[in-house]
Amino acid sequence: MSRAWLGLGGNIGDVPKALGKALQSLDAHEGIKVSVVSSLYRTPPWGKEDQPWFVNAGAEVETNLSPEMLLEACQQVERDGLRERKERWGPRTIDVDIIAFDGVEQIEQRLTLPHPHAHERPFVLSPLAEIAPDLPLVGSSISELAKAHADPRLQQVAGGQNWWRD
Ligand code: A4P
Ligand code: MG
Repeated sequence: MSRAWLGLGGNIGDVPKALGKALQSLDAHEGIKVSVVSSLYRTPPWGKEDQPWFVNAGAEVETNLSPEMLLEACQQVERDGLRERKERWGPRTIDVDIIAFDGVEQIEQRLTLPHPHAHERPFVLSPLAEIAPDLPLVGSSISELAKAHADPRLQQVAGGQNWWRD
């Protein structure tokens, strides 16, 4: 079994519902167990700022899948969530990225690990700092990176870490 960390988000429609459904579907996959999920956060759009705020969360999974097969499963739940992909960094119903996968470092167009932008994105770092503070990423721990890139506009949504289980 390997551990992997996911970043989830969206900014169209009922995002908490879509993210909860995505996590339930991943957990129902025979090769994936969702072990811990962060709280939900409301986050200002990063990269392309003239779009609605996002709702983001982070999750830790245990899996016997390869990184590529895990990505395939994540993209399947994106498709099930009727994600519309129109423009880079633009609005989306749901986006599931692999932030890191136990011990794997690779730069490939299909799958780069760790995720090439994760270490500078408050909307990825703050949720993961809650559930994986010591996880190393580009030479620092998630909690250190989250402090360095803290964005005071991020709002942690009340409701704890079990919001996705219905
Ligand atoms: N890919 C390569 N590495 C990975 C990885 N580690 N995880 C490839 C997931 N996918 C990876 O991504 C395009 C291709 O990247 C995939 O087919 C996969 O093979 P995509 O998610 O399909 O396309 P995209 O999302 O339109 O583009 P991009 O550049 O991936 O956008 P991001 O990085 O996902 O950023 N602001 C806030 N506050 N919250 C957000 O959630 N999200 C984005 C999207 C921008 N701003 C945001 C948020
Ligand atoms: Mg993406």
